[in-house]
Amino acid sequence: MERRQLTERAPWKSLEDHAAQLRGTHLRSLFADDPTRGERLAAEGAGLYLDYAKQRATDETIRRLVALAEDCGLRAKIDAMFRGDKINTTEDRAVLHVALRAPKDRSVVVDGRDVMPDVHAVLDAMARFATSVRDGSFRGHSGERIRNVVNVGIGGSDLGPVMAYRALRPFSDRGLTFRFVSNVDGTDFAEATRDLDPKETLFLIASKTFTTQETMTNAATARAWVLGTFGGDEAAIAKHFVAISTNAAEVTKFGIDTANMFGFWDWVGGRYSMTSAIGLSTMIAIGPERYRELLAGFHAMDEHYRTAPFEKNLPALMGLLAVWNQSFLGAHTIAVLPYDQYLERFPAYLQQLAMESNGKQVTLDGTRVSYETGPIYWGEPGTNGQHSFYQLIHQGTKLIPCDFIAFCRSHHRLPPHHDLLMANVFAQAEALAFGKTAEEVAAEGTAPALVPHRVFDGNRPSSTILADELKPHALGALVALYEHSIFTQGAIFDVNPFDQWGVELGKALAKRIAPELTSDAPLAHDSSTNTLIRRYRARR
Ligand code: G6Q
Repeated sequence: MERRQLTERAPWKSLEDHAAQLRGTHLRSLFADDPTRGERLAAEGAGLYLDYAKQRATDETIRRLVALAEDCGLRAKIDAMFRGDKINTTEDRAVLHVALRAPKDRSVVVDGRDVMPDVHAVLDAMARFATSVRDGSFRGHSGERIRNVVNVGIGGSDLGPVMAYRALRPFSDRGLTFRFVSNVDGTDFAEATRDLDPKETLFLIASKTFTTQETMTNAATARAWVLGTFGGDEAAIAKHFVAISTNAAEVTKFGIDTANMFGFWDWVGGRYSMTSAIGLSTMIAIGPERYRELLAGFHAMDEHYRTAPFEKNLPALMGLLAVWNQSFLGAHTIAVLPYDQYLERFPAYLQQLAMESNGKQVTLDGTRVSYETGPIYWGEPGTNGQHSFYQLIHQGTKLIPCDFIAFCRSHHRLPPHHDLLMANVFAQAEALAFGKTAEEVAAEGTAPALVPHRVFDGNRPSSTILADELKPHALGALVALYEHSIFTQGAIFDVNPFDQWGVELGKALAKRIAPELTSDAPLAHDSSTNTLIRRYRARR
């Protein structure tokens, strides 16, 4: 029998009914009628505490969402991922970022081969190399100590490394400078290297395919920059370039000895690759010991996701609440608001993770969906956002569920900063949920004409993720929390979160346009594109 579309099935319908019943129920009354809600609607795992009491949801909502998850086969899908089944069906690949952080004694078999010995062999090689850079035994071509590490990569080969480096700066070797070059805009390379000495600089060319236009262009520029210093002596390449890739043939073609290559595998998706060799910059920054703590944090959340019942399972709950807010309450975006300056690039990292994964228009079997798929993720660190876009979240006409992320302890004991930061995060979630009524505003003596302007409707949902301190373990757990929340959403929407065909068309057109810009060949695009190209040709 053909399976009905998601929105036609009983658990979905039951959630629609439930949403209709809850419509008009304010978070104020949910809290007033249920004094233990704030303690109950929370869960803990891998060192993270998730408060979802300020979501517009009840125990019954969670029960119905869990029923939806079960109906969508979430449990079986999780098991299939961890087992190494080829769940990335459009590319016929297993999806095993979870194996990258699993302990040595695990066995995960793909195509008849246990991948775990390979995973640990690469981790050990990375550790040896990272140590040799950190202790100065690996030196540049002219014997100088390496003081600068430049990661050249884009997308999944950039966003995780940048985010992790920024997040873990308190643990990084401050004698080393780290830079990240991603954009094909030459400004990125020029600004990243302008104050660096090539003799002291190591480039990590991070590219799974080693064919990506942006990365290969930047890598070639880096190569010329280094060789320029060494009078073209190609022997310098081995001392200033390492490759992180799955493509040994292209790495060799570029001139990097495969002895200086750290491999990974086709079962690691780009945006899920920060715990593969793509994490080499992170490991050089914080050292192998701290890097293992990061992996342990990921693994702890992986295990929590794999084993905890859905009602207590952080990624499952977050993923299901994202579906609830979007599909049943009409929200289209999720604001991720870390109250920790070190997480400044976390929203950017999540944008890719979430939107490249679940920004899909067909189900696994190719049927066009009749419902919305992945929500838009965006955000900024607090409290800066409070002085800009929070206005719309508090009083605008759109419903924007927020994820607040905060830590009980700061790396910097600078009273009163951290208490003030935390006061702000708790206050924002409270203000969004409860708001301020017209009566309350008027009672403050506000002029009647101003009352409507100063009313806060409240009833705006948020979750708060609280951890003790932003250490490598906590960062690993946090990233894995979002990875699996996104997996949960993908499982409900029945899409493939692990391909990204949507990035291909633009890439192909850019390839066609690039030579046209520097020639006067006739143009056969639409009239708008033709006119823009002609104008550029005339003025470049
Ligand atoms: C991620 C995407 C994409 C990819 C980049 C870089 O999931 O596949 O962001 O990471 O296009 O690709 P390479 O690592 O192959 O250069």
